[in-house]
Amino acid sequence: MSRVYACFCTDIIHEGHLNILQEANKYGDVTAGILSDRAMIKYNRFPTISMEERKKMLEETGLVSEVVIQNEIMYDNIIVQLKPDYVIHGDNWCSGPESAIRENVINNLNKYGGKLIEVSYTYNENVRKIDDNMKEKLAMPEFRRKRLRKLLKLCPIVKAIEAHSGLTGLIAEKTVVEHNGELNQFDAMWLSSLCDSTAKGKPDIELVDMSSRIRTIDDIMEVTTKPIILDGDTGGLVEHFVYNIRTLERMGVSAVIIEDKTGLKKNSLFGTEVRQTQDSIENFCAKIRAGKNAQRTEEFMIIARIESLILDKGQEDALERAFAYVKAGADGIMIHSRKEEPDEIFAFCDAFRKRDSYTPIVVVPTSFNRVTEAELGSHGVNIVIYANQLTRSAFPAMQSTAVEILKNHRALEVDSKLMPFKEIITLIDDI
Ligand code: SPV
Ligand code: MG
Repeated sequence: MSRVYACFCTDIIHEGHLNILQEANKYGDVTAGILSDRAMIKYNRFPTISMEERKKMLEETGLVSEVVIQNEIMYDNIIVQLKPDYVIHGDNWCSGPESAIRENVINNLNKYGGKLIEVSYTYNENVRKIDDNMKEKLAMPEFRRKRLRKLLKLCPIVKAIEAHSGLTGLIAEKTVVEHNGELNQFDAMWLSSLCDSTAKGKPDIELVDMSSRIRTIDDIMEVTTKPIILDGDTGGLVEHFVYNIRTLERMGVSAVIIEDKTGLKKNSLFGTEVRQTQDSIENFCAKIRAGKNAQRTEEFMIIARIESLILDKGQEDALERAFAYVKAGADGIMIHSRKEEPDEIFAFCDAFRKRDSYTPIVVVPTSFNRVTEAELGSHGVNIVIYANQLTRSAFPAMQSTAVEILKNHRALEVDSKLMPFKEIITLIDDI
């Protein structure tokens, strides 16, 4: 009897999936695959149920002989393992990044004469509703909040990109690329104080207050599902910080990063060019402890950001602070640098990891941007934040458009450089 293979990347079986399985049964004995959690994440589908539950869900259809786990998005290994006569899939993967998976399947099947069967994908009101319900579940605070901790367990490196509005949130949420046979996307969003302030035309000096930051978070949350790491500046007064922790938790924010500075905060990228004062270890530990005591859920994270390297205080000071902050209850450490080479970051991470193999390390490679995620990972880094690149690309593009319109007294000359509105609105979901 012929062997048919169909892989599923879903938490819910709907009539479209059943249709594929019924079709598959016409060709032979059906083995279904479920994507592992790690692979599902790369596909932009964050699992809401466990792998065991997904396996059971497919077994219960009564339409498969066996369910196996597919550990990678690409089919190379699973096809070697199963040697199916047929692979069956919906025809919804013919365009976009998923077409790379289709190509991979065809290439692997061609090696021994296996065949690909494509079933026309079921798009109806019911299927759309199920998809929408899933997205809404992922956006709920109780789900979104814990997603960062889950990601830290699943991914070698959690990649976050800056978002400061609904639109930038959508870019962070939906950008998926195929490159060198892999699908890639951002895992989380960084709500940068610098970019949130810049978007409002204000300096990054804690002038944009928490009420306004919360408004931005809410705009982003309305249209996304990915976890949010908030740049909490200095955390402000301890008496205010504890209230803000509860608010952020309630909203579904996953983590806040607070930096060990005091007084009028200036952006770290100015380094010692401007007057900046580091807080004492004692005071900052008290702030961390107060925050952890105020926290009401297990999942929320308070991450302590160390400014010693920014302020030229040296490695020893950075490490002393790191261990003290972890002892005070910090769920992670962010080490920052404004050097162009990552050497001082590597030195810090290596020394920290000698004594602490568990606490997540966060870095923001804005100045040391030659370094790759894999290199950072090899020094024990867990979260990489691309903190301001969206703002820095949008600002000059908008400014040059304004200049061209002024020069030409019309918009014709700039039009070819602009994205058609029809394309922009493909980002935006209907309800
Ligand atoms: C931010 O993005 O606001 C940050 C990171 O705090 S940095 O600008 O590098 O200080
Ligand atoms: Mg900031």
